[in-house]
Amino acid sequence: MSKLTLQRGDITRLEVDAIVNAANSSLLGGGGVDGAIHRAGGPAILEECQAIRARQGGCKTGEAVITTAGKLPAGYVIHTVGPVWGGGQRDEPKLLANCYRNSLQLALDKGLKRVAFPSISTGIYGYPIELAAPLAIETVRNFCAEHGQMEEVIFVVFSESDERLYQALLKD
Ligand code: AR6
Repeated sequence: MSKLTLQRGDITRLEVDAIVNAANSSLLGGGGVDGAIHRAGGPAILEECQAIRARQGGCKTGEAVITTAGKLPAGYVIHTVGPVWGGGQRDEPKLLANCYRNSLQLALDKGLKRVAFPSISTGIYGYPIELAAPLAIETVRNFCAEHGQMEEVIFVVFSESDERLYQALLKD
């Protein structure tokens, strides 16, 4: 049975098998959680991202790639690219669900069983968290129901209001 848990704080500090990064298609870093991960993890992460770019030309929206976690306490970083919110008529929910599923599948392919997610797309990419959080939780729940090997998925939030929202949704 997998556990779905919630933590508030900086995802770069978690000692888990993998943390997920809310990246962009270039894989070359940016602001938000992406910036925090590259800053705290050091240059080894960017080097691997550049090697992936050379091989496959970045990462499409909804897809995921995995790299070292450099100096971070986590084992790996899974980089996924969330959709930019454009009002909801551009397949954003499907693409966001793909981020969670593809990241978890990549983790399982590597035998990783404790994975932490930030709230993908809900910062710079503007996806309303009231819509993104229930979709994230439902997608992760369904994935874990099908893949009992996943031990724990941790949702990591930054703000108190995001924490309250996730808390309420995880209770149901
Ligand atoms: N730990 C946990 N959560 C965090 C952290 C952290 N250290 N820092 C921010 N958050 P965002 P996006 C939360 O903007 O919307 C980058 O430039 C934040 O409060 O990081 O998917 C990329 O390169 C929010 O709830 O990601 C892309 O270009 C959530 O993480 C673009 O931003 C996601 O916010 C991706 O935008």
